[in-house]
Amino acid sequence: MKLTATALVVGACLSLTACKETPNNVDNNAAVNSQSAVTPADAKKFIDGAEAQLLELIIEVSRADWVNANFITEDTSKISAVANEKYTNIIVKLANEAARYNGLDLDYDTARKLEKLKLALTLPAPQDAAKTAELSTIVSDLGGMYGKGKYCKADGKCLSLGDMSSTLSTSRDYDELLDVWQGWRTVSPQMKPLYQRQVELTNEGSTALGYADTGAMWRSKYDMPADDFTTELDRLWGQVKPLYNSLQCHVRARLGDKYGTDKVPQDRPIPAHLLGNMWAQSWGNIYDLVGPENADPGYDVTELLKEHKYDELTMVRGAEKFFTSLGFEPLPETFYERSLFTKPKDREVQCHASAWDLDTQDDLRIKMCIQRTGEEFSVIHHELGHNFYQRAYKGQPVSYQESANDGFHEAIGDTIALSVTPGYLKEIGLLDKVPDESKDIGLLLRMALDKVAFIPFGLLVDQWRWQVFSGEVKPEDYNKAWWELRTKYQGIEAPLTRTEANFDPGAKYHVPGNTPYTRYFLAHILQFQFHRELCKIAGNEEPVHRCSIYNSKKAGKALNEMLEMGSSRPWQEALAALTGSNKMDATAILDYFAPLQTWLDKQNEGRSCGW
Ligand code: X8Z
Ligand code: ZN
Repeated sequence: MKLTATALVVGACLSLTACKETPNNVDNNAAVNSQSAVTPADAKKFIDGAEAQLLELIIEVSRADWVNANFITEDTSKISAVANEKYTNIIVKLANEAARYNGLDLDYDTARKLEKLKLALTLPAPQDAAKTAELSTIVSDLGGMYGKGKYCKADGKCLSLGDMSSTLSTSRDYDELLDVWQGWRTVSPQMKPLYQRQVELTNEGSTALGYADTGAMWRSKYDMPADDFTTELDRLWGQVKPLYNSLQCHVRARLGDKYGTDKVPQDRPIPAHLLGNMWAQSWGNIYDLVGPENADPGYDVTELLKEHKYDELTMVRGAEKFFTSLGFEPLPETFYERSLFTKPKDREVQCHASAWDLDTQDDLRIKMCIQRTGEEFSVIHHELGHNFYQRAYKGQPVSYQESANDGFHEAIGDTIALSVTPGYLKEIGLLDKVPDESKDIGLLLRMALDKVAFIPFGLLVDQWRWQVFSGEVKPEDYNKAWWELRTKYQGIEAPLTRTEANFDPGAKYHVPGNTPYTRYFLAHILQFQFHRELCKIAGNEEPVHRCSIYNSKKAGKALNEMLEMGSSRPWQEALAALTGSNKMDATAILDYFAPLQTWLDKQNEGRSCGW
């Protein structure tokens, strides 16, 4: 099954994170009350049959989606829409049938698999052939609009997202940044009516399955009552918020020095185009503007890659080597034959990076328009984390061929990338000399600009979608609500007037792509928990931010044991299997950045923080 960031109507298929208990917002009584007629043995037979049917369908849909994402045309979009339509029709039917077994005394696996079946679709469709077809077409059209999106200027020259992202990361010219920032957002206004209709259709599908709306359904995938999950998110964000606010304050002050406090007022949110990233979601690219003067680590991975003549393939091989150093088997040759590593010149592709498992066995691939930067080197580790996870759980029944929860899938490659330390870079010959400890603040700041800065963004994307699905935010307020959340959580604001003629959420891949986003928030918490634990297992004695688990077979074995579980048990058990704790916990990230917090507090003395 694929695990991609691409359009997942199909979601990660059986990416069901079932609970033993029924989600609290599902009305069991609404199910067909024919329990007298069915037995636990019927339930088991039903789910076995469903699994066999799904396995076949998943492969068919994955192939159609792979071809479409690698070669976006009218025809491939149609082929993908038709495959997804068929898949959705069947799952919706099976999910509704699964409700027949509600209330029976079932064995653990049958109950868990039935629950996963009900939660399988990211966008459930109504039980109506015409509406399912309409929804599948919208999904495929939205994906295509994003993938083909370009900003064409008056002189006829068109820029791709990759081109504009490069400008955003390297330019320090306020107006040039503004131009590409608004330019990319010209791709999304035309998505709005489609998106609006998609919300109506999928909500109809979710309510038929017993959920209040599609957002409520998404929140039910975490082995706990949906409301408790929301409380968990608030708790985790509450833990990280003080560190984020300190970082935001420091960055705003330095941007004020660079661009002038008329452009970056010190009592207002930061203009969103100055943070080195198209969505202001990670800020590592402006390290040069905000870094400490006397503690700069003195190297930059982009430069090291260039000096050592790394190309796209060498970068992938390098990332793979990290995994094999932990004891994982090398990727199959077909991975190198079938993956896409560079942006083709002659066709439209969905460049947003994704990892795929085409046959639920060993046909692993990534699809990525790799740029030769340190940032992209991390993304390659991220993607391979998906592939090694997929391979680790392939022995599970198809219902459990997923991560413990979706945050785990997103966290594995990032956990490995946390081990890309100066010590590791020296070991693989990219760096001559490891900077001494006095340079740690620079390293930590650079990491925080990517990881800590991301966290509120990771949270708000689905806060927006959940409000949209529930109807709390209506189409006439889509954009306004988006920017309210951006300001509330991130302390940033649009650099230009925005209206409802704009549809800025649509300019972020996962919105037209229908990939839930809370997973990345969770991943940013979890990866520090995993890293802390794996470092202990590897016998690391250095501060955790200097630890690399490279070559540790012991750490690799412990990691693999968790990955192999797939989603066969509640995620709390998988977490406990590795860390000994069944709770997600942001103290790991706070501990990692503790020296930076002290440094930021000092920098921020005398500054007035907040927005
Ligand atoms: O979409 C991704 C991955 C693919 S699952 C490249 N990420 C999020 C994003 O780019 O917005 C990784 C971090 C957050
Ligand atoms: Zn990912």
